[in-house]
Parts: sequence; C-alpha cells; structure tokens
Amino acid sequence: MKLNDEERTSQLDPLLKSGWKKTDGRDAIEKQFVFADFNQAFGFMSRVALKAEKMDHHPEWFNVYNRVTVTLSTHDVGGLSAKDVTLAQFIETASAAAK
Ligand code: H2B
Repeated sequence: MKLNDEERTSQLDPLLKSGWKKTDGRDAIEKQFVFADFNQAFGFMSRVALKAEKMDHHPEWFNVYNRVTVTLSTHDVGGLSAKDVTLAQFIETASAAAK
C-alpha cells in the first residue's frame, strides 16, 4: 500500500530533514552518500544489499568510486510504501557506520 498523507507527515518528513529528497516526476525518494573511498562505499552497499534481500525490497542505485546515489520506491504499488521508509532508515544507520 502507498503511504497515506498522515504517514507521509510522520514518517517521510523526518527523512526529508536528514537529506532525502523527493524524486522529480515520480513518487520516490533519493539521497546521495559520499564515502572516503570505494572500499567504504562498497562496504555500505554490501550491507544494504543483504538487508534488501532479506526484506525482498531493493534499491535503485548508482555508484561511482566513493559516491552512491540511492533511489527508493515500491514498484509493486507504483510509489512510496512503508518498506521504503524501513529501508531508508536502515540506510541512514548503515551510512553513518561506514564513515
Ligand atoms: N523492490 C522494490 N523496490 N519494489 C518492489 O515492488 C519490489 C522490490 N518487489 N523487490 C519485489 C522485489 C518483487 O518484485 C518480488 C517478486 O517479490
């Protein structure tokens, strides 16, 4: 199910305050992470990948050397769901641990 207005206020707004942005033209959120080097970036991606596989919920992402851009949306519902919030919260923790 897509997030309703109330959930967007209570769950999405905190993420938007910590650097996530609404993606232009679609119901998705994105954030760019910058690490010290490729090793740290890929370590972060590995931890997120294991979580994503466990959740059966996968990020769209793009990596160049020490930068990783992550976009989250739920394809099955055509927009943002609670799974995106859960994965974004995990990603926040994982990115802080990697730095
Ligand atoms: N990831 C994301 N981001 N959105 C989905 O709707 C989704 C997914 N669906 N990972 C899952 C896999 C689905 O395709 C499988 C069949 O469970």
